[in-house]
Amino acid sequence: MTATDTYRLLRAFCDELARCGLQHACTAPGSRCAPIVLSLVRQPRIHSWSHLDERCAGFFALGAAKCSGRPVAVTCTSGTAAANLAPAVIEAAHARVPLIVLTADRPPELREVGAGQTIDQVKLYGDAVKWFFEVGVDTATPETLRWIRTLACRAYWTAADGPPGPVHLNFPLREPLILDESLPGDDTGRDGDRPYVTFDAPVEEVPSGGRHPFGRIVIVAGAERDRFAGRELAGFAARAGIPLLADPLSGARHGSAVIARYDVLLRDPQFAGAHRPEFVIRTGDLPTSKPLRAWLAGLDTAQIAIDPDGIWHDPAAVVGMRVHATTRALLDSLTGAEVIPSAPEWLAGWRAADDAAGAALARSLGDELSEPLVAQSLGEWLDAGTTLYVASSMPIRDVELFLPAREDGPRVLSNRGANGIDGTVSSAFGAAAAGAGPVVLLIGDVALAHDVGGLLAARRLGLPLTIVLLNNDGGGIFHFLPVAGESDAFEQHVATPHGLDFSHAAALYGCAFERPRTPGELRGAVERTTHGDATTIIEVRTDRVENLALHRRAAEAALAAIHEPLM
Ligand SMILES: Cc1ncc(C[n+]2csc(CCOP(=O)(O)OP(=O)(O)O)c2C)c(N)n1
Ligand SMILES: [Mg+2]
Repeated sequence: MTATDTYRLLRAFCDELARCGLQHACTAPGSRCAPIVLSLVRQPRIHSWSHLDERCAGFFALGAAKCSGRPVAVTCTSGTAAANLAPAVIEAAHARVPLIVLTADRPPELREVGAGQTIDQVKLYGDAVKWFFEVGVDTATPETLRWIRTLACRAYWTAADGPPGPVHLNFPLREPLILDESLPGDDTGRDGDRPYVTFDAPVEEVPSGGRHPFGRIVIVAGAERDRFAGRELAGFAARAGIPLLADPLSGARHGSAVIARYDVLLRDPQFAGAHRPEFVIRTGDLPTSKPLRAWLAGLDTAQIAIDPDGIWHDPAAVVGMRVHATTRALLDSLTGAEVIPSAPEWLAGWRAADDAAGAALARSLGDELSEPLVAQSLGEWLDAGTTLYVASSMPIRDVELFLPAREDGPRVLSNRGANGIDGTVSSAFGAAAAGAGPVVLLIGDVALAHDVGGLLAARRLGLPLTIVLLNNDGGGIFHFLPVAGESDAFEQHVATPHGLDFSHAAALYGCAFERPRTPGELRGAVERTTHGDATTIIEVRTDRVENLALHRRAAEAALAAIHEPLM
């Protein structure tokens, strides 16, 4: 077995990934992984994005795959490098994002004998991956070349097929790791650039039989990976007069039936009680909103969950029917069918409350820069060609409550599989790399500090990103939780103020930095930078305690307003 064997096999493997449709790969440096890295880089149809830090590489790949809906490969060297991909692999598993992880490893004779940079990489990510495969150390023959082509196809289609998710191939690589001769040609691929193995997903059956929902229906739409299904769902709800409680991640916050302020409406026991539906149809992942989750948990009505992969998301154990289908298939089955919403008052009651709450929320925010005002304003300013990548913690919650319904609003993405604050900067850059159009990242200061190394993508990879940083010097979310009362340790160990001056981070990583003081200045900065070619951090300074008080005032105002039309 020579370096030529290694490189011939890896060239066939990468060629096959490209034939299947792989467009992006992330590399991280090392000696052992050099054959994989070089083979990816030399495959002209794959855009290889170089990273220093494997954790960033993993999350960048995740963002690119989430944005494009296609598998993205990520490779790294042996040892703890591979372990640094674990957070992104776990997020990909939970969020159903297709990743192809290619780790380099020592060959068998160098394992468990004290060789450097060697850890046990077999099944390193446990159950988080859909498929693990230990690749052998082979010579390149027509048979092994054909086999490795099928291996690439299997990796690609396994990652892509429902539910999408990460796969892990561990490649033992024997020295020499660098070629000293040119590679002979390879004619083991199929003619016409076809993949060695094509893959047909099962033809989607439109669910049939059973009773169609009727009467007082609500639709709860959560994060959806089909980026156009949400709009169709919104159109259907509007035609059928069904209130549509749409998380921004569903892509369905449009149309005359959308109820955007469910998070605050359902905090009101009177409203929640008076608006109990007879049927709930749930599509996508469960939204973040606690009041919505609690309301769904307390309903004794029929709840139907639609999921393209048949995944059981139901922490409260209240779903009584599962439909294994995509949202579009559901819509096909319902269109033209007897969907009989109750009297028009059903939607009208929700509509009036939602409008009243929305107006009250907006009024209570006034025109001073604040965290919720930024979330609301980005929803108003960004256009449909823009992607708003939202970090976990308060940004995703503020977007859920304050992002207005709009026909031509931005696409909203977030890492909500495992709700981590890690890797968010890298994921947003990954989305930008995968052609998301202009990307705006809305992120808190702790999350930015956590993935500050992700900023390197701005200069090294030449990717533009507008980062709207909500800097409240710590984890503002914890002020909303009972732990805020533990005054001996709260500030230092839970809120974790850091006093970082992010203008220095911007300077270190070659990003522009702005600190607007008014909504007008913020708007100017966002509009200038989203169509530019540089990365800018736009910092909005806020105060955690004031932020809590503002949220409380806004919710009180909204709840007071919804009682006016009811009275
Ligand atoms: C990787 C990871 N570590 C810790 C947490 C717990 N956590 C949730 S929110 C949060 C604070 C986030 O602070 P920041 O990004 O500033 O947002 P803010 O709460 O101020 O809106 C932390 C540490 C997490 N979700 N993920
Ligand atoms: Mg913060």
